Amino acid sequence: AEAEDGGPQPEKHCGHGRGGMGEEVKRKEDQRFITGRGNYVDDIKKPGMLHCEIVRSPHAHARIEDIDKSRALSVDGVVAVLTAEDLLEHDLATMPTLMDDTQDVLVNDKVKFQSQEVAAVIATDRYTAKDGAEKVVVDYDVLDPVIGAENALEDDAPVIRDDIEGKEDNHCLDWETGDEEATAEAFEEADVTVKEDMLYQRLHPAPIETCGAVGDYDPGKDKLTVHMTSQAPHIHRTLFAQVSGIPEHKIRIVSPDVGGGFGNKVPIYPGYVVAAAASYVLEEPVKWVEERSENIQSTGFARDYDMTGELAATEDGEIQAVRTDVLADHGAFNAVAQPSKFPAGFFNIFTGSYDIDTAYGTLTAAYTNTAPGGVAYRCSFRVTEAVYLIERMVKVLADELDMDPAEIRRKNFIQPEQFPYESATGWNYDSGDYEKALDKALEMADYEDYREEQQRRIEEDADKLLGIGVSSFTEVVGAGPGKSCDIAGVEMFDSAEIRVHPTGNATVRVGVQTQGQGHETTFAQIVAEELGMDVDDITVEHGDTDTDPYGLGTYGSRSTPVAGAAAAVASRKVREKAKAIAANELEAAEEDIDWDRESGEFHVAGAPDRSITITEIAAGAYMNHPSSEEPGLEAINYYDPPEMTYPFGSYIVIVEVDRETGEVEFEKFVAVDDCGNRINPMIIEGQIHGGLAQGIGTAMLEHVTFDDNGNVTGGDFMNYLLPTSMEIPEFETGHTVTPSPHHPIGAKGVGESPTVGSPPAIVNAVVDAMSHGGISHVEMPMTPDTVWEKLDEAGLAM
Ligand code: MCN
Ligand code: CUM
Repeated sequence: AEAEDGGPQPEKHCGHGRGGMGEEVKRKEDQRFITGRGNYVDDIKKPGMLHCEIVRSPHAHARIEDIDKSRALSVDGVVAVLTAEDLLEHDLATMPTLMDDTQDVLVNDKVKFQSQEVAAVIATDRYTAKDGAEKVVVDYDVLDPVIGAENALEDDAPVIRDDIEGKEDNHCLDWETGDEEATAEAFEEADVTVKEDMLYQRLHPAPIETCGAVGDYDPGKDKLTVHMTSQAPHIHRTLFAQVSGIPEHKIRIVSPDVGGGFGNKVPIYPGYVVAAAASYVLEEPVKWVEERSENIQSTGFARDYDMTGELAATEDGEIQAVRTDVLADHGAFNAVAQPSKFPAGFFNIFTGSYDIDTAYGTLTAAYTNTAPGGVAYRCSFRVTEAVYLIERMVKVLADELDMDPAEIRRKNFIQPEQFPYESATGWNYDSGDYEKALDKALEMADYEDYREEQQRRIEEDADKLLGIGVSSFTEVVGAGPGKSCDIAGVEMFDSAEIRVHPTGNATVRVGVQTQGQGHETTFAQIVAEELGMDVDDITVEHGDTDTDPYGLGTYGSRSTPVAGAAAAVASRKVREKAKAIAANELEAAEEDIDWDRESGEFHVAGAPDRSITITEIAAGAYMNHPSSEEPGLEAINYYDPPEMTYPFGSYIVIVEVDRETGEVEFEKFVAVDDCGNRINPMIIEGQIHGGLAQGIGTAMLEHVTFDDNGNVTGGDFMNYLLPTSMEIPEFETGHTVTPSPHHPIGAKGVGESPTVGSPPAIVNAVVDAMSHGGISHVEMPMTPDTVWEKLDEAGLAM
């Protein structure tokens, strides 16, 4: 079921017309979004609601000598001014990060990054709160800032974390993976070795909706409700309970419509805690919503990995070993958002799609006077960095050996029959067919023709060079399993609960929290498929800890692999019970009842006309239930995945590089993805388009920059450049389907693949345009001036 242009087509052979698996069901949630009826945190209005504005430090590193609240308090409408001292009284001055570091909610003693939270002004409206914030007088003793991980690790660097007992340097953590000795040996004996330094620059997820919260303490019920922009409401409730001492059942986290998360809304931020604490103390609802610059300057950034990559290979391009060393900037606190046991996330998947025997990686992380992070941005926990490393290095090796970058990949791919495949660093890949995806992409891209065109332009000394970039990435998504993956000790399972009502429709509640991915549609499709119901008869709810089953939230493309599996398993539990009811209704033995996926009906074996629909069964469950069964028709499943899933893809990017200006234009952009069995091709297409746009932002535009004083010079949309429709080319997408063997419906995640896979393809393309001039790398973001300098270096500039 493939369109001629390779784009998605309704996969009518499944779904059976009821909106099940594979059908392009229009997104249910869009009805409210496109009619302006979405309900975001900032839409929440409560009687008597107060507003919070945070006073932030203009300095990156400074001791606070004094805070004078008096002028702020004299502003008409200002209700309270909170500082660390006030929070200390309630034991709320600090909060744990997801990596078990301790971060100030409001600065207690020393400011550690520009825009850090110093005080909070609570007032009757937002404008007054802002006026008040301007009148809080803070006396700072400015210290020398430490910017850049390399500077931070110098012997004489000022110590940022003197709050940690005995801490005398800015070293944050060390990490290693693989076999050092065997790798060193492979490098010594190899025919060919290549080495390249590359920075995966600091990015920010920059969701269009910034972070915010409405704390709403009800003294009558002694219950604290926090409406907040959360990608993980349940774990946030648990953390709130642990930090505040308020019993968990007295806390309700509601994550309403969320306007993009991209990993930014996984951590807990001081603003959430302040809004909740202020509401608890003042016994009135308190709203806090960030501005754009506050979001970029103070909440979790992504990447900031300064990497060295090395490959060892035979003369004919067989890769024997990979080695890498990383210097990571973690900012002022260790607040990376990754499963606890993975301080470098899943970076050790850096052997990628290739069958490489030996690998070794090391990483050192440093504290700097910059906002804490190392979170996310469509990253699958640092897989983005790993994929960038290996996909860039394969291109470097191909150039060194004068081999075609597609050929060298083909030569080294893990073969379909090798799955399940255990990598040199211990990952268990579930399934893959990398060559198939690459071949499809090559064909869609007219690869050979463009290679000829590229050569022609070189020979004719054309003004615009052509570059062709390839990336054949492997993703790893769907954390757990719980035994290896946890957040703050809570195992990374997920959940779904299905309630079929007497009139034959159903409510499904899931433990994950959509931020735009279309869960209200796709989870309904899974249940529709598995129960033979119509997708319109199913409502999906999420984002309310009072009603939803416990789950670990949406990030790392884990919703489909984990909660999606739970939805399928819960549906099958309902189906089992439905069989007993069907037997009762049809006056047959239970073992004689069959379910027919095509019609969605239950019937007596060998007698297809004696059949019954799920709607009739629902009625039976409540109005005529068999004595052997409890009344009702419900099921819940908590799913702990046996393994992660490994989606993959091949992207081919063709660019024109202007030798006069260094400008890069996309000539063709081909993306072939494989996320196993597909629930909704249209939603997948949307995910791919969005993620590719973010990959282009990464490669071409985005960078959170600082000056030597620690001022954030890339901390707003004037300076932190997001791609717009003007920078985005037409994408040509295609897919292959390699189901996950261990997932109940064979699906893998897809939400991050395009952002993980595209930056190296784009950089490889730009490098490819100049490789005949000896260029082996161009740093991101590849702004025209960066590219022009490389052209100049290669003697190709005009
Ligand atoms: N899907 C499908 N068939 C598959 C796999 C996925 O139809 N085989 C559908 C899913 O049902 C879901 C969507 O594609 O509707 C994404 O699914 P999945 O890959 O499981 O990812 P998650 O739902 O867990 O979303 C998280 C992922 C991440 S980590 C980031 S970051 C990101 C992304 O999704 N943030 C987003 N995509 C985003 N899209 C929007 N609009 N907003 C964000 O903040
Ligand atoms: Cu890695 S960004 Mo997403 O995991 O929310």
